Amino acid sequence: MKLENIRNFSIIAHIDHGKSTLADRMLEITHTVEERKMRDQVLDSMELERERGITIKMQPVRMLWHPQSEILNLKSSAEGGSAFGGKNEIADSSFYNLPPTRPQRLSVAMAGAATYNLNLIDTPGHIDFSYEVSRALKAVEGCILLVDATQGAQAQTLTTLNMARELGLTIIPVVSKIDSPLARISEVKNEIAALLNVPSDQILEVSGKTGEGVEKLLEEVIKRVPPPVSEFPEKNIFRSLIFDFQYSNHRGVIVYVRVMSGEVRKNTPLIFKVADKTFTALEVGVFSPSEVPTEFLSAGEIGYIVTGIKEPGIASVGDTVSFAKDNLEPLHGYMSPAPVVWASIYSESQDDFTNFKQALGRLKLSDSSFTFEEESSGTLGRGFRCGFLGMLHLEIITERLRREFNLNLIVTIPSITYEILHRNGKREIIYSPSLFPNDNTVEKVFEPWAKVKIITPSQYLGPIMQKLFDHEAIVGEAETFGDNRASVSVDMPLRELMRNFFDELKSISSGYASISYEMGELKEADVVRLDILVADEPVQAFSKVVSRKRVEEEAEKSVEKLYNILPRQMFTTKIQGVALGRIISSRTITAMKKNVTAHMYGGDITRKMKLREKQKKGKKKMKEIGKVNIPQDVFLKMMKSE
Ligand SMILES: Nc1nc2c(ncn2[C@@H]2O[C@H](COP(=O)(O)OP(=O)(O)O)[C@@H](O)[C@H]2O)c(=O)[nH]1
Ligand SMILES: [Mg+2]
Repeated sequence: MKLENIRNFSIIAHIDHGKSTLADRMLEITHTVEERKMRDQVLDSMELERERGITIKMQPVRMLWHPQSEILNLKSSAEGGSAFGGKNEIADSSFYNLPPTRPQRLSVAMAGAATYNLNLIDTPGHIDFSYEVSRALKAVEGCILLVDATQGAQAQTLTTLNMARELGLTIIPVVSKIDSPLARISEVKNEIAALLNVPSDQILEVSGKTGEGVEKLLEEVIKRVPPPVSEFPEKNIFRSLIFDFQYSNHRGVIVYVRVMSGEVRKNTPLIFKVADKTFTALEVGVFSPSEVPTEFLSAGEIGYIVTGIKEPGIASVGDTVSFAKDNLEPLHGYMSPAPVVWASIYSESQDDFTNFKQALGRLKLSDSSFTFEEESSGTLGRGFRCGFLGMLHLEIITERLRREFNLNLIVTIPSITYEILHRNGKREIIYSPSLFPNDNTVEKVFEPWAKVKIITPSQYLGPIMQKLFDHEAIVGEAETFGDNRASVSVDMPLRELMRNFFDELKSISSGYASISYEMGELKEADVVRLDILVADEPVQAFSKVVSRKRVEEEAEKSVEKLYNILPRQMFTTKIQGVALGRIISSRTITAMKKNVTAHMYGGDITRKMKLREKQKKGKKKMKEIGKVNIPQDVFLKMMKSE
C-alpha cells in the first residue's frame, strides 16, 4: 500500500467512554468484520474482557475503506492543489497548538477514488493499563480523543491527551454517546475546547450506539491524520518496532509491529536487534481483526510476524525487528514501566510449583508489563514475588492464572516497596511486608509518593478535600474548566492511594470524580509492620505495612475481617494483630460445637500437632498454615482492601 493511502490511528479515552463500541461501528462501515460475526465490543476478545466489559489489551485492526464522500473524492488535483493544502485549516496540526513534529505530507494528491488502509488500535482506558496506551501511540500518527457526552472530561482523558501530545500526534477531539438522553453535548464540548485550546465547533460528535457521525469521523481521520513516512523511502531496508506480542503454542512468539521502512515477506531471515537473536519469518500478516496472512508487510503498515521462537525472554516490546544483515542502530524503544504494587503468589500445593512457574512465563508473553521473581517463604514454600501496575492489573493477572492455567493460588496482601536505611548505613528495598524489619536497626524508612490528578464536578470538591486530608495528601493547585469541572493536583503517599482511595473517591462523588496518577519521589515515612497471628502463628500473607498513627485501626480492621471470614476450626482459635512487639487487637473463634473433643485440645496436643505439621512441611497442602485450615478464598478476601 502506498504511504499516502495509509492512516494509523488510535482511540484513546477514559474507561467506559465508548472506545470499543465506536471501533465496532468502524469495523461495520468498512466491512472488516462479517455481519454474522459482529457482536458488541468485538475487539475485546479475551474472556475476562467480555465478562467485565473492559478492555485490558490494546487491539490493532486493519480496515480497508473506500470513502464515498464528496469531500474526499474531490478532484482536487485537477484544481492544481490538494483538498488538504493550506485551504483546509483542519488538517493543519498547528491549528491545535500541537507541536508539528511528524512530517505532514498532506499536499500529496489524494484525489480520486482511493482505497485507504486504516490501521486502528483500540486501547484500554483504565490507568493500570496506560502502558498499553503508550505503546499503541508509538505505532500511530494520530488519535481520536473520545470524551463521553454523559460524563465529560475525566482524569484519564488528560493523561492520554498528554501522552499523545508528547509524541506530537494529531489529535481529533470527539464527543461520544450523543444519542444518550443524558448527553450534555455542548457543555462537554466546552470542556474539551478548554482542555485542548481549540474552538468547540472543531469537535466532532458520534454515537457508537447508533453509528451517527462515525463515517464522517473516518473521513476526518483521513483528512487530519498525516500518512506515515518511511525512514528510508528509496531503499528496501526493513525495520519495524515491536509494540506488542502474543504467544501461540505451535507458532511461538508472534510480534506485533509497526513497519518503519522497507518491506518484509515470509521466509526472510530477520533479527531481534536488542536481543540479538536471528530467526526466519514463518508468516507475516495483518489484523482483520484476527490474524490474516499477507504476501508482505510494508513501510507504514501495522501487522504481525510469526517468529517460531518458543523460548521466553527473547521478544520484548520496544525491540526492533529488521533484516538479519542489518547493521543500523535499533529504533528508539519504550521505557519499561515500573511496577507500582507487589504481591507474593504461591501455588496452594507445592506440587504445582513447576506448572505455576511455566504459567507465569507464558503470561508474560502476552503481558510484558508484568514482572516476577522467585522467592521462598517459611510457611508458604516456594513462590514468586510479582510486580503489577496497579490493583486492577494484579486482579486481572491472578484471575488469568487461575482460569487460563487452572491454578489454585495464595496471594499475599499487596504492598508497595519501602526503602530502609539501616543504622549501619546499609540501604535495603523491601518488597514484602513480612520482611519489613521489626527491630531497632532501622534509621529511616522511605516510601514512594504519587502525583495525583483528580477531575470532578465542582460540587464534590469539599468532601474530596476532606478525603484527601484523611489520606495524608498535600493538595496543590486546583483549577476549574468548562462549565462545572475542577481539576486538583495533589501529592499523596502511594501507600495511601492504594488504601482504597479510588473506591472512596468514587463513592463520595457518586461516581463522577476520576483519578489518574504517576509515580513521584521517595519521602520519609512513619510506618510499622502489622502481623496477623492465627493460633499464635504469624500468617505471612496477611502482614502489612501501615502508618504508625493508624496501626490500631488497621489491626482491629484486619482481625475483625479475618474473624468474620475464617471458618470455624476444630479447636478454639485466637486471631491477633501484633505490631511493635505488642498485641493490639484480638478475637477468639470458638471451636466447632459438634466436635466433642474440641475442649480437650490443650496446649500440649497443639504443640505436638505443630511439630507434626513442621515435619510434613513441603508435602502438605499449603493452605494448612500451622494447625489452622485457611481456605484459599480467605486469602483472596483478605487481599482485597475492603
Ligand atoms: N448510549 C450509548 N451508550 C454507549 C455508546 N457507546 C458505548 N456505550 C456504552 O458505554 C459502555 C462502555 O462502552 P465501551 O465501548 O466498552 O467503552 P470503552 O471502555 O471506552 O471501550 C457500554 O455499556 C456501551 O454499551 C453510545 O454511543 N451511546
Ligand atoms: Mg474498551
